Amino acid sequence: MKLNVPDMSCGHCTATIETALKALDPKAEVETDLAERTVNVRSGQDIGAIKAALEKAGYPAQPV
Ligand SMILES: [Cu+2]
Repeated sequence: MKLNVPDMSCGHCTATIETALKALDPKAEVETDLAERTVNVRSGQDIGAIKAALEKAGYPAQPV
């Protein structure tokens, strides 16, 4: 699933986001695109759990 993360603005943000998603699901595959400000996630977790984890990390996200 692909999410738009408007507050993702640098490498520190992408690292925080990847860490938060891996904490939720260690097997998640996470690709961040800083230019587009999107995160592509392959995970067994549902969208609600992923959005909650990102919000908790300080990065509200919306599905694209
Ligand atoms: Cu940043």
